[in-house]
Amino acid sequence: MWKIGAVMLLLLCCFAAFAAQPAERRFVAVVDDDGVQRVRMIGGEYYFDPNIVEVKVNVPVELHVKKAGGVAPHDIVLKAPEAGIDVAEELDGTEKIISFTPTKTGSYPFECSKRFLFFESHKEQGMHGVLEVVE
Ligand SMILES: [Cu+2]
Repeated sequence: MWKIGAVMLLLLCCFAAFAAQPAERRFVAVVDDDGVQRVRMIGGEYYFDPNIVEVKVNVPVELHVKKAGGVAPHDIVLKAPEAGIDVAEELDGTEKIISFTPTKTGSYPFECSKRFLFFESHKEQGMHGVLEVVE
């Protein structure tokens, strides 16, 4: 009987680990004719798509982000003052445009800061990603 319990526990752990590590959805921004890198992003339960975003340093970025359907509230938070980035925006069904210019190369994590009561935070459930600022 304990063996079945152990197997169940193992499966549960695997599932939890899988859920917390969403598949990589990478987007490499291109610079538009007007010199702006535009990134379209969706935030949903519980993911960002894309979740790896590559942009060029010292080129303006416009993050066009909106919420997928569903009742849970979401936001996007990216604090990287060393790179001139300070983002904290509630998401809803209409596209929000967040503008900034990254001034330093590096990998900067972003996340949804929401949590419902005592449940795992959205970040813990996979709602996070990385902004990669490259040369
Ligand atoms: Cu969220």
